[in-house]
Amino acid sequence: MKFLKKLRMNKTTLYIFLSFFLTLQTLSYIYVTIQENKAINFLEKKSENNFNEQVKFSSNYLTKLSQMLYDTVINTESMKNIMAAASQTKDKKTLAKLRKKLYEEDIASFNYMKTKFVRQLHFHLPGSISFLRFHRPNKFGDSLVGVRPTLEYVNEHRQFVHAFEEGRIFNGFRNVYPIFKGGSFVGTVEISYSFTAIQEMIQEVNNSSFLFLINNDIVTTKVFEEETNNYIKSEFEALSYDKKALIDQKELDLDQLHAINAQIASLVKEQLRKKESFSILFHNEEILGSRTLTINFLPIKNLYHKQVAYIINYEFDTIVDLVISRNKTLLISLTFLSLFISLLVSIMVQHFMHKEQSVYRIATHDTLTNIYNRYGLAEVMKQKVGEFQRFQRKLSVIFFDIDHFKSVNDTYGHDVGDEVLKKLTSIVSLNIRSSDIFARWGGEEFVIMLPETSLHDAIILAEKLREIIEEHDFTQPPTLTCSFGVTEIEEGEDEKALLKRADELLYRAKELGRNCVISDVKLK
Ligand code: GH3
Ligand code: MG
Ligand code: MG
Repeated sequence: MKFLKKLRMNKTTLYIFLSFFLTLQTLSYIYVTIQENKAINFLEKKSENNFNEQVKFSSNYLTKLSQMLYDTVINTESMKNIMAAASQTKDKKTLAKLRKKLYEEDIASFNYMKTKFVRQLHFHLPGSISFLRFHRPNKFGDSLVGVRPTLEYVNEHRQFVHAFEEGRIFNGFRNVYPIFKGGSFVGTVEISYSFTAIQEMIQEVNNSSFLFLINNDIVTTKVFEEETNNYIKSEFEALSYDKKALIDQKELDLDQLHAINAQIASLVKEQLRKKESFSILFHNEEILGSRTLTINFLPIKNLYHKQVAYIINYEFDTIVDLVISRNKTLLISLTFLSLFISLLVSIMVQHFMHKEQSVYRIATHDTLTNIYNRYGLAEVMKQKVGEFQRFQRKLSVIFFDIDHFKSVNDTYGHDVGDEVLKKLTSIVSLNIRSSDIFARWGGEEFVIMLPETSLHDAIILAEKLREIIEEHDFTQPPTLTCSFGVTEIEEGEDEKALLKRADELLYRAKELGRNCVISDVKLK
């Protein structure tokens, strides 16, 4: 209860409490937000790196598998002979025969490879001329110069190359091998896999979802007109979905993925323009409930390190949820701490203010009677006299002294004398206005300062007090009287001169027989 009583704040303490609390709360909020942003940035970066590594690992693994297939199934003596013969003739009939032979020889292998991860098996003659597409055996003879830089690279350098490359029909991660017969270069063969092969590999170890998008300008400039329906426009300005990769995923369905993309499209616009990898956190009650998604954007670059596609990966992240809920708890704890500190500070301030006030009260009040002492009166008077002089207001003073008080002490003892002083003080206090200033001048002498009071009214009050005191039964002594000197401030007069005059009038009252009121009026 005592504590609660202490909590009853005055206005100043309340302001101190509120400003302290608001400042601490703002600082806590800033701190928690900075910490949260730091943690989120770290998690985003970590997720981005993880995903980059997963893709890199899968891609390397698939390239190694392609190499194995090339070494064991494709790179046979018979294939080399066919390609050597084809590279040396322009005769369409001969070429058709050779093509048919190669097709019949390798179609079983291709069909098997397709069930694994391979999307394309494509033979070319030197000079990047398509010789046989196993995925489109009827489309051949076209020049791939300017379309397929990986081919041109192998033609020029006669060595294996691996790169992602957009194509006339499919895009893919291409592995192109040079074919040699008896030391001469007789053509090239490409074994490529699509993005879905990477996706399937990663999905074997986690439940994340994937989308594969290719730059719109690639679709319009590179893809055969009749094959452009392999792609559909996406929510992202410059990207189209690869239809083959647009399939329902493990945790999210296509509707959810489209809804998410519609929400984030404008948010990631700038980052996509930079063509770099990045990750963002996504939270949306409507689409995902309370869960948070990490969305990784990984640019896919071609042989010339130019971004041509993006993989977007969607993964639920429980650590992010944990960080967010931890920070919420931290903010709540800091709020309580701020509240506690603010309360403590305001209680301390209140306590010190109270202490200062009591020191001031002790210094300006009389301990016996609890009214102003001479010092307190001087303080108040200085202020009041200045004010009254400036505004030409009325100010009167009553100076009074107990008659024959010495005999009270002598007859009843000092303690009774003290009680008489207290009683007299309370009687006078009850009969003056709260705006009047009542002070013990010293011993049994008192001063009453009467603001806004004329000399006439002051005399009436003094008479009234004189009568009340005279008629009061103090028991010990049965009767007590006082003598009064009353005066009003004069222009240009200071408090000292005013009191001096009042004191002189009191002295006159004593001279004139005591128990009377003497003022300037009576003297004049
Ligand atoms: P007069 O009518 O001329 O004023 O006579 P008086 O006896 O009242 O005047 P005097 O100045 O001779 O005596 C004042 C007395 O008041 C002397 C002192 O012992 C007594 N007195 C002063 N202060 C106190 C006090 O705090 N308590 C008590 N009990 N007596 C006090
Ligand atoms: Mg006296
Ligand atoms: Mg006296």
